[in-house]
Amino acid sequence: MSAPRRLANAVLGSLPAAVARPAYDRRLVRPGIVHLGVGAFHRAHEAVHTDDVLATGDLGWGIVGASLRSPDTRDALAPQDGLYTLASRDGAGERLRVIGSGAGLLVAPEDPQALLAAMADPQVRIVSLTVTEKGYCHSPASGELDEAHPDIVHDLGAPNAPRSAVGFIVEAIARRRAAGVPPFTLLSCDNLPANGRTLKRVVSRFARLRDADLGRFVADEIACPSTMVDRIVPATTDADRTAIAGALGVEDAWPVVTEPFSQWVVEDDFGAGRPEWERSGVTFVKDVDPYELMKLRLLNGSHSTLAYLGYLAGHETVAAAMAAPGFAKLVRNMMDVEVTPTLAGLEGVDLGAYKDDLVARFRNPALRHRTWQIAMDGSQKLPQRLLGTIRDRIASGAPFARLALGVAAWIRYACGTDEKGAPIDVRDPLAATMRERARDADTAGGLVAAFLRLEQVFGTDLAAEPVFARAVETALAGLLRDGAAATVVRVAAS
Ligand code: CS2
Repeated sequence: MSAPRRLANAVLGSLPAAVARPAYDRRLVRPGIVHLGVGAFHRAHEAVHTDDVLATGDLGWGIVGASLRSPDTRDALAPQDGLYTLASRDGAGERLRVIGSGAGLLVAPEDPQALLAAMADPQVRIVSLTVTEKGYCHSPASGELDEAHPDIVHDLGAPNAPRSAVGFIVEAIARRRAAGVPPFTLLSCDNLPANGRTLKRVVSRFARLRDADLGRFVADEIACPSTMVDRIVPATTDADRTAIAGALGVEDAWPVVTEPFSQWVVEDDFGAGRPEWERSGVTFVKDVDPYELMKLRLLNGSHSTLAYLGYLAGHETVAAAMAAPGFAKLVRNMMDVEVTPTLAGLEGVDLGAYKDDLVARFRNPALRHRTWQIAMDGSQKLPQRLLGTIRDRIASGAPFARLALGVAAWIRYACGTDEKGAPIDVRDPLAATMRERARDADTAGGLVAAFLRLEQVFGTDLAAEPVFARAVETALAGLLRDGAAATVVRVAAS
């Protein structure tokens, strides 16, 4: 039997007519972007908007994708000439499109010098990142570089062979500078507040720790526009692979499944030029912060709340939680009553319609977005998703029982045992610390006190705020007493 055919340049012409494919000659594409973190999110977002730009004939923006840890993406996509399928799905059906903007795949730990060489290439004018919150090696509460982080300690000791995104970026900047090559623009596409400024803060600090002059250069010369990125992209499953191979007529080792919706709001500050992403529906603005706050607090804050409560109540996916009693009402009330009053300065944005869309997107029956996936790395996510909103509510003397329930559900989840006594696979840089704290406390009050001492999550202000501790303790006591399903129904009705 011959091996099943695989997606590749050579088979593009024979794909079914309904499958969209690169509308340009891939052989003429030149690399213009190096992207750190070629996971599913990047491949459903920046890579797609860039594919649109390539199709306009501007072929100087191919993306060299780098994985900072595992070779999996390269191993899956290199035999496919970097091609993969994007499946966008909702209740109305599915659209398939093969994305061709990839212009090379690198695996940093295998060959750090190859990645540094790609980043130092004068043709490359943008280095973008989706390395997730923890990839910034910073304290989520303060936004400052964590100078004790093992990767940062390593990279300061061996700047020519870095491990962290921050280490690669600063070494590449230094090499370009030494070679007289103009700097690239740094483009963060992670869900962090003021992600450009956060990135700038950590790379400037790291550069200064290497050498004062390099620190000044990074602070003065490197453009780091902030961006708000939005597209829901669940992890690909084997069932997705099988279904997509069936529709394509060839195998695709790593397709990406997503929703039809995609949004990207970007500050227009690119010293070395940029793709005309506006031709692909990207919005360029002067100040992204209000959009970022809206998205982090409304979408991601709701998502995390749904993830912890949903997981504890036994729901595997967000859509399943949304269909269960109380969940949809709880998150909508949280958005309307507790989050919306903390948002300002969004001219021309219809927040009511935005929230209606969010509820519909969370309900999308065609996406199997696991609550467990969103629950990952809560210690890195909570500050910008729930805690900032809570700070604003406390400052204005307003109640925040639903947000406090989100925080309590995270604590309950991070204790590591579900409501039936089964272990939870808690994936979080602080997982071990949190498990220890949970072991030493057995009441809601004891647990809240133990978790509030996590300064990198709560800072020193919230830890010392009795109103906050009381609200979270009340919510956690309810969860421990009644379980998540009943608590959601009760709080939704309040
Ligand atoms: C999710 C996000 O996994 C998570 O934490 O909340 O990845 C979310 O799907 C995206 O931010 C949507 O734009």
